[in-house]
Amino acid sequence: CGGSKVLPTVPEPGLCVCSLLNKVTVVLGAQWGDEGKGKVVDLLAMDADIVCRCQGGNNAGHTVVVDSVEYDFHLLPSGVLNKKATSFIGNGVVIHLPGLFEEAEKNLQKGKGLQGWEERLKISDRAHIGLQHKWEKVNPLSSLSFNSSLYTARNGLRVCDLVGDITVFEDKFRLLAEHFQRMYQNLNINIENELEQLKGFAERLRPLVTDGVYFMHKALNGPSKKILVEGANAALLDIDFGTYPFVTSSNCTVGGVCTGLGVPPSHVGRVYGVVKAYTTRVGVGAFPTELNNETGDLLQSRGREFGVTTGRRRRCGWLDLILVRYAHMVNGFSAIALTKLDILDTLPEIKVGVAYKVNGKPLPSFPANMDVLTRVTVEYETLPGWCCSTEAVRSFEELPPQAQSYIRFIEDFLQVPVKWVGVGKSRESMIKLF
Ligand SMILES: *[C@@H]1O[C@H](CO)[C@@H](O)[C@H](O)[C@H]1NC(C)=O
Ligand SMILES: *[C@@H]1O[C@H](CO)[C@@H](O)[C@H](O)[C@H]1NC(C)=O
Ligand SMILES: CC(=O)N[C@H]1CO[C@H](CO)[C@@H](O)[C@@H]1O
Repeated sequence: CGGSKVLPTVPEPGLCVCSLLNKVTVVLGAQWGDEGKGKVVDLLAMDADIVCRCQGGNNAGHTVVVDSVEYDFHLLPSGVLNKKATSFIGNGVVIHLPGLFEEAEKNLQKGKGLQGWEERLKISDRAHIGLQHKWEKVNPLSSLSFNSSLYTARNGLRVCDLVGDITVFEDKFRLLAEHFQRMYQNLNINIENELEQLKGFAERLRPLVTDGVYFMHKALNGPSKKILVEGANAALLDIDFGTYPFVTSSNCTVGGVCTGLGVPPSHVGRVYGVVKAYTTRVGVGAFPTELNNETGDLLQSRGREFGVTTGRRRRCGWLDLILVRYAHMVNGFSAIALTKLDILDTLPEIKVGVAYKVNGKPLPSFPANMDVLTRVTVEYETLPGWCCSTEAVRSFEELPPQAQSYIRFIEDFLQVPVKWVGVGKSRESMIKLF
């Protein structure tokens, strides 16, 4: 068929369907989060038609700098800055409604980027509604204090409930609130207040809500479109593959794209892993390449390693390639975006973790057991630093030879090409290699 023929959305059996199938391009964090996914997404979102979020809630933060305005995103896809793109929040996302509208208001005040956002945003009717912060601690969808009672797990509130028959929603909400109150005696829910607030949001939300599965189906099977999926959190925070129990409740690896949007695996195209040029981790838990000395402090201060949402100081260490290779095993990266290379500019030598050993025995891969991870000793490769600023560099060739070697070393180890290298905060500072 000719390039732009529109197919019937559900082909009749036996109908010859030529391949006009669109695929989604995915951007995922490959470490413990805070790799700078927002910047890669922003770059790709500039000419995307649709930008989707498939998992997470508003706990993850993205910072995007455009025209020296710094936007903070938690729930909104950062593609919402592209006035020509549609942003989509899929069913895998837990939406805290006051948070969503607050986030939009805040970013509207920062610059022009967000103007008209409500016309550009679609929300899946199957997405879950995150409840007030004080209940979130006990919300089965957003915390580790999971009560296996199916009663609770199957009575989460979804967007389709809120924009549906409001009396049915009220009943469900009251039941759920009462259930939580019985379960957790010291929880004080002002049921009527919260209900009023949610009902208020219902009217603002209604025009944005769409059948998410049908929306994606049409996008994937219609005329050629660039569809981008921005992952939240990162591989090592995935509920299944992360450093359990210090993980999120969400599916941060590539499978989350299918389950969180309702997209068949055959429509998953390129998967880009975002890797910071060193490693950071927020909170407690094993961190084999952690630097508890001045080098760690230097990475922390030069890299401004504080949480976007929490303001928490991030722990810092050398790049751990065992960990990144593990993320690659799960996600199958097509290419890598290496971010924050410039933070290493002042170091005379740079180490990279290339193998784990326990009791002198090498481990074949990243261990599941956190006690083992605590006990590993790391084998490092030491590479020369470049001791000059890379911030103004805009091409691979202009990078100092030592920085080029650092990048090539990572590619060789992972057997994945590096497609972008970040040397600063702005859009222009993402060097494209191919
Ligand atoms: C989980 O929920 C059930 C049913 O509501 C309740 O009986 C049980 O005590 C709860 N368990 C915990 C640990 O909260
Ligand atoms: C910090 O420790 C690492 C490895 O343990 C070492 O390579 C680095 O030189 C140390 N930094 C300082 C300033 O001592
Ligand atoms: C939305 C989504 O994909 N949720 C899944 C994440 O992973 C857990 C554990 O494997 C599943 O139970 C969820 O359904």
